[in-house]
Amino acid sequence: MRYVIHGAPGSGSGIIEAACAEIGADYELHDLDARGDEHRGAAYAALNPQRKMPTLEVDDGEIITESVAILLVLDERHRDAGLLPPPGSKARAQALRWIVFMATELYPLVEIIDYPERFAPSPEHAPAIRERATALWQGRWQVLEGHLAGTPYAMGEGFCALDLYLTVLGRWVEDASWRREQLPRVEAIMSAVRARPALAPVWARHFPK
Ligand SMILES: N[C@@H](CCC(=O)N[C@@H](CS)C(=O)NCC(=O)O)C(=O)O
Repeated sequence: MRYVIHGAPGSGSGIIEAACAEIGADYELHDLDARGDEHRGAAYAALNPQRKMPTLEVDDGEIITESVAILLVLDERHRDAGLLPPPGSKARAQALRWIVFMATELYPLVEIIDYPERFAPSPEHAPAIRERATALWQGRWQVLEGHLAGTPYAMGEGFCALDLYLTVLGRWVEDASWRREQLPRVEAIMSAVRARPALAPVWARHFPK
């Protein structure tokens, strides 16, 4: 089974690329010109109706969107790779709990922070909307921080997709010194994930600095 990951460096497609690298999947990359808004065009909308990245395309033409759905499908289809703890386990329940927290409580705020004009009734409201979304973003990171007891990974010894999701979203915390001070557990997990050999090329591509 071969996959094509549609995305762009620095975007959420890094989560899926990292997952595929970790499980040893056969994949290729299709980078969109995100700065040129290629992902907003009709061609990409045929793959992802929300015009967002990532999209996973399977070699038989199957299309999967939504980062969490993609991770769950990869886990089901590559069960031996252990992308998530085993079905039915308490560890899986907690891993899913916090992945979904990030996907539903944190990730959507990125759109509001990056494109506040989409949510503003008129342009002058955009800065206040961005400011409010940034405050919510920081508060919700602190909620996550308060529930991460594991070391070196979020679930303890066992690395899983939760660590990948956290590491990519963690890079979007713009103020790195705030992150280091306020989110020491997040920071420690990000360091452990970045040290994983299979992921070195993925981080180099997505977060070169
Ligand atoms: N719910 C989606 C969110 C994906 C998303 O927001 N992706 C961002 C990149 S990190 C995007 O494509 N943004 C482009 C835009 O909003 O124009 C998922 O989890 O896959």
